[in-house]
Amino acid sequence: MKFSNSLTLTLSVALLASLSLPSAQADAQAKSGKATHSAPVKADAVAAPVLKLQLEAVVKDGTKYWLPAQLKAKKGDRIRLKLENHIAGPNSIHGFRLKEFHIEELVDHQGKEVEFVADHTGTFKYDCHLHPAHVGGELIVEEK
Ligand SMILES: [Cu+2]
Repeated sequence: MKFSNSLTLTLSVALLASLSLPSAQADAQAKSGKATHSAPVKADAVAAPVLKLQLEAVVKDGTKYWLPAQLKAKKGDRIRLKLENHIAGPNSIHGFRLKEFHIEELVDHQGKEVEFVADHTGTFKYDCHLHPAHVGGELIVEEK
């Protein structure tokens, strides 16, 4: 009985070790893979000139908009985006979301600035995540 217990224990430990080893290696590979992928993007970002863009939250005929409705950039541009809220009201806060670039901000009358690198091409929607009726727009990133 005693022998059998210790054998079971030994076997479980051996099994655990053999199971956890490959997954640990996979983790390490995944991490290093991520690191090597993001490194060149970062290097590009440092070298890239800053493209200054601006968006304003405004209200026209009762409808709220982020204007302009379209922004354009080239792949690799470092975008410094100034967000201004010109919608009146004591508690005027509007959202700015550009999902593809992991941006989600709240913008009051102080305004806000966000900076990111347009590291992939495509057409990306931006909107106000607080108000579904608040009309957004799109950022178009083209090849250089
Ligand atoms: Cu809004």
